[in-house]
Amino acid sequence: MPASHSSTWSGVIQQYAEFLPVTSATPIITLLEGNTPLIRVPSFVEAIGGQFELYLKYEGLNPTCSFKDRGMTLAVSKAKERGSEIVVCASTGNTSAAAAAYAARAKMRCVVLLPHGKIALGKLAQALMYGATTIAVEGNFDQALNIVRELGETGKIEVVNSINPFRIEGQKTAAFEICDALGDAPDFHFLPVGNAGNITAYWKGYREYQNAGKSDTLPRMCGWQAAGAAPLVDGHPIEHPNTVATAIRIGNPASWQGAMDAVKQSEGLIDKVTDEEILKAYTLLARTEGIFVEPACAAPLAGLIKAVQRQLIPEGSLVAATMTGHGLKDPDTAIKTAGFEPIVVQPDRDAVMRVIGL
Ligand code: AN7
Repeated sequence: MPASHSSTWSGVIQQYAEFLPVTSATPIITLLEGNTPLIRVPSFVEAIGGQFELYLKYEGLNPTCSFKDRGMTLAVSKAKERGSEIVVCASTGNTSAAAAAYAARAKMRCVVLLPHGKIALGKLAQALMYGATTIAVEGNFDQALNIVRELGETGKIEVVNSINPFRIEGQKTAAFEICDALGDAPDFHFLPVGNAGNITAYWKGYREYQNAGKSDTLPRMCGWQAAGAAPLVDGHPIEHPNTVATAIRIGNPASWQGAMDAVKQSEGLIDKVTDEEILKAYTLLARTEGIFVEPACAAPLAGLIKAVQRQLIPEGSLVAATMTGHGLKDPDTAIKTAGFEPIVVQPDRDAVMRVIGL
């Protein structure tokens, strides 16, 4: 059965309870996440010279504007069920936004550790507005996550990074939604890879749906990292990761093995793209389709451009790509990348006509 797209949508836990570790005793903390659009983007495909069908899973339309809400609804619900009072995470920004929002909803305290100065502005605004205790660590995400692991060992505080298995469980619902919308799994699934939780979650979701008889096929999982933060591609942790796509500025992914298993078992690939390629694809998507995503999402789009050049995608293939976060998360990068600025004029009709060229 296709997922309900009516006003009765009640969030991913209600929708997919039979696939999730919940019982009638689980308090469901939801902001009605999920049920995001799967948008066909023929103009983008044409612009990159592809001959396949591409659908974008637009996760920027979740309640906190990223895919993280899917895992967070479950992680926070389970923390609430256990009686925890505080949740903590390290984050490049989206996990912290989701944790802060769901904790507020659950009447729990939230503590977030962010790499100082390396968080997109929208994400920082979210942590502050939702009222999280916001700690800027003078180090990178990997160092912050190490501290969070130690905090978790005290037993006093619930870690809601994707080392918490409930996060992966919730995130796999995106694969279910794609199968429900398309009637089966796509041939290829492209997505950005940072801490590698999402690629692990999608692969789990696709396999579980197939096992349950809800879909027949499995996609090839194609993960894309930023060249300056590509430990999975380079084969070793990166001590000083760097990329304009700050969401995936991660040097030692927690779900390293999950990502490599997904790629190997699905006969997919893991590869990298440069910041220049990322920004080019980021702008191209906005201008050809009117879809504004954050820079990390452009890694798999730049990957698609490479895949077309390498003739990796047979004509007529069905390809899905996850657009993990909304473009407004990172207004600074957008304004810097757009390539022009507003044209200032006097409040005068003729002045406006001149700018338009009429
Ligand atoms: C927009 O928020 O790790 O490979 O702390 O925000 O599952 O880590 C964000 C990751 C892709 C990578 N796209 O997903 C965090 C964090 C966006 C993201 C990823 C992230 P994973």
